[in-house]
Amino acid sequence: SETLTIDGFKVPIQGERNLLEVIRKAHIELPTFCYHSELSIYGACRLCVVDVEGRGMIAACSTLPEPGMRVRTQTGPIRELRKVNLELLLASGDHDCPTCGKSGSCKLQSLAQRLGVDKVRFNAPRETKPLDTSSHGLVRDPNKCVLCGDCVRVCQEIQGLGVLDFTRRGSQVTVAPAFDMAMADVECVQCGQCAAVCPTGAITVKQDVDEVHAALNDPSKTVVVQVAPAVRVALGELFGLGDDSHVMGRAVAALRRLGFDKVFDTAFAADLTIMEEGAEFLSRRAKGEKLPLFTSCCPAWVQFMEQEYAAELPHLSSCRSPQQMFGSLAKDTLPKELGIDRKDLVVVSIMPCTAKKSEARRPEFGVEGNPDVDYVITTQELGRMIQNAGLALGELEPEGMDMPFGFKTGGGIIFGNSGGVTEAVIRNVVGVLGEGPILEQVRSTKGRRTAVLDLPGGEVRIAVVHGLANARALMEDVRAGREHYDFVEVMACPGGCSGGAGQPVALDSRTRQRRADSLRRLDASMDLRVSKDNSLVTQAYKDHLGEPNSPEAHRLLHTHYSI
Ligand code: HC1
Ligand code: SF4
Repeated sequence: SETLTIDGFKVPIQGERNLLEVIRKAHIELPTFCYHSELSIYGACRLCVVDVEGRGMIAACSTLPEPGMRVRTQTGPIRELRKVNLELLLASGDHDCPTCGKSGSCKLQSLAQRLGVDKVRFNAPRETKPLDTSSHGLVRDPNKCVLCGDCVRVCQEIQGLGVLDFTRRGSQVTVAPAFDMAMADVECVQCGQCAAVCPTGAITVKQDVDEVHAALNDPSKTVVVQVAPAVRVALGELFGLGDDSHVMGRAVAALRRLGFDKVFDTAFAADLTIMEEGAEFLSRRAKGEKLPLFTSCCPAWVQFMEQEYAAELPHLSSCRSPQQMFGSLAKDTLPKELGIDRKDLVVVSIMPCTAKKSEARRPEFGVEGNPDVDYVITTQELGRMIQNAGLALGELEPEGMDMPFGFKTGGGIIFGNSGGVTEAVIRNVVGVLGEGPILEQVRSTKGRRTAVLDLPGGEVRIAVVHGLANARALMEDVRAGREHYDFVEVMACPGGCSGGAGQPVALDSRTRQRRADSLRRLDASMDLRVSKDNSLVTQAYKDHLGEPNSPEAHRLLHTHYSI
């Protein structure tokens, strides 16, 4: 095959889009800020410069690999240029590491370390720009922006929204929403993917840890916590426990030591969601009502629909998300059982997601101003709490969750993967676990995958999408009548919740795949894997809810959308 030479070693060219990817194949990780294999190529940061014989120093990300090229990646001038580039970036803003929310997962910080930057020669006075703390999930700090454009491209290309863009000229260039508006006032759905790709602390997850600590320290409060499915396959990354299948059990132990009174599982509520959403689907189908039915557990997607596809809102499932079903059921039943006042019960969620922070604050999810879910913290923030308390997560003996809401089936656990809700619905409706072609289609990582299910009463056409740009394309196909589906699952983040922006920062697709595989393994290890086999969900119907879609189930577990 055709080859080129990298630092004297021959490397084959096998259809790579650019030189950077050929160099990666030779196990050399060039420094980059603005290069992501899933986004368009921008070529702005100039950190990936290499020396190509006859052409001089050029950016590897925007150079086509050609047979016979002789490439050098580590000459003296290259090292000096990269260092100067980094120094200029460090001098251009407020990069005060110890106080930065991205410290520890900041690319600027790690590259400065890696490239041996030991001084910044260009310090110049600069004005401090105000932070944007207007939204529930994110903080934007323009003083830390290095103008790589990663957030602009992820919002445009992956989420199909284009909330952020470059504004102003010359030395005044910044990245901001249109007209410098606040993040809360633009069509941002709080998915947080901009924060996930931001290499510095210019966009970060808003921290709600102080409020949670205050509740834990308040003796008049009973504090219960729910842990989302996807958290358990990512938390360990912060403690070097990536593939430890006991991370959830260890996290339960840690949560109890942090002072939480009860530790419950959002996967319990996910099983409940399957009961409600399955019943809703079958009833709509039997009555010939609005199909496709769109899933409603992803709050970024719900907000996207409210903003962009209001006419299709009647297609959105009326089910609250598992997070909100949990909050509502917990606040309705636990105060009576524990003999306390509703206002003295505090419900905290641990979520992989930034949009869940705004979902919890939607006014319809509460009773007389008391929210069903009081605080939402992300996997990242839980990691910080555990580190802060000095708990050695890897050393803690795994503990079990509390009952009844700690009980779940594999159906609830796989919610954390794109395609998981669909797989859980299929299990529940068809009643069996299967392998085979349909599930293979549902489990692939394509932006949109479809499958046809043969059910009594006719076939059911299913679609699964992740990434809101893919959702928009699907909506346009449905609107124009080009495609017909009966059931559509949408998750805003690539990979679903396990790729959420509240998870530890990890941009490589390998980590995403590892998390997805871990969730599947956890599912396979469960005694029960079909949501309707969750006996404590059955008990909750007996004690509180009646039956799926009953008036009481509607009061506590469903919602309605208005624009
Ligand atoms: Fe999710 Fe869901 S799966 S939305 O991705 O339906 O956040 O994990 O908790 O609510 O269960 C997130 C994850 C999560 C809800 C459930
Ligand atoms: Fe765009 Fe999502 Fe960032 Fe909002 S949170 S600006 S929608 S990428």
